[in-house]
Amino acid sequence: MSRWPYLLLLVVMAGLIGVVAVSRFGSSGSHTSFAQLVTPTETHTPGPTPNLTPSPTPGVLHASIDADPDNGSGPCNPIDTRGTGYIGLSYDVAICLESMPKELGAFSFLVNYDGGMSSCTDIACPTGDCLDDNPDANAGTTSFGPTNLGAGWDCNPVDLMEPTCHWSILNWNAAGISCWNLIGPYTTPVGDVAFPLAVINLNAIAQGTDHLTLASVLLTSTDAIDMGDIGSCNPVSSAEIPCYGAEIVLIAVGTI
Ligand SMILES: [Ca+2]
Ligand SMILES: [Ca+2]
Ligand SMILES: [Ca+2]
Repeated sequence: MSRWPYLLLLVVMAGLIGVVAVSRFGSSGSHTSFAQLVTPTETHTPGPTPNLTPSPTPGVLHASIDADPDNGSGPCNPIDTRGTGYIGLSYDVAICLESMPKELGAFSFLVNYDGGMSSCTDIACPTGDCLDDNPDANAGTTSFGPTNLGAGWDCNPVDLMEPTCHWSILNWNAAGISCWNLIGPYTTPVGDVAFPLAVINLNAIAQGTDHLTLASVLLTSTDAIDMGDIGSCNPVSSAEIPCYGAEIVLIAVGTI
C-alpha cells in the first residue's frame, strides 16, 4: 500500500477543517444555522432540531452520534439521538459507523458543539499515536467493546494532528480526530454492525439543548487511491454518506 494517499489525507483534513471554519465565519446566524450549513439537506428534519432524527435505511452506510454511550451493550448499541448532561458534570458521546462496506484504513471527523453550553478538557499528546486522547479512539488502552478498531492505528499522523476537543474560532467549537493505519491488520467491522470510532467527553456548563452535528467526516479504505473513497459528509468530498447528529439536554443536577 502506498503511503502517499495518507500524506495527502493530512492536507485534505486541514482543508476540510478550514472549510468548516470559513463557513462559520461566513454565516450570520446561530449555532443552529451553522448546523444547517454543514449538514446535507437530505438528512434534515424540519423544525428547530435539524440533523437530529435518524431514520437510516437498513444496510446503508451512515455515520451518527450516540448521545448515550453507556446504555445497552456499549457505545453505538443502541445509537441514541437524545441524551442528558448535568451542569457541573461531564457527559460522553460516541461517534458511530454502521453498515460499512469494507475495512477502514483511515478516518477523520469533527463534532460541532455549542461552546456556551458545553466545554471540554483536552489531553495533551504532542507525540506518539494518541489513541487515548479526547476524542478517545476506540483503540489503545481505552477501547469500547469487542468491535474496537484493532491494532496499528495512529491518531496523531506524523505528530502533526493530535486529537483535539476544543477547536474554537469565534463561536465555532468542535472536537476532532484524524487516524490512519499504515500497517494493519485491518479488522474494523463490515456489514450490519454498528461500532464506535471514538468517544468524546464534554462538560455541561449551562442549561439548554446542545445540538451536536457531524462535520468533515472522511472514511478511507485500506486500498484507497482516493481520499474518502468509502464516504464523506459535511462537506462532501467523495461518495456522500448520511451523517446524523444528536442533542444533549443540559439540566441541573437533581432535575428529572
Ligand atoms: Ca447508546
Ligand atoms: Ca489532544
Ligand atoms: Ca482509546
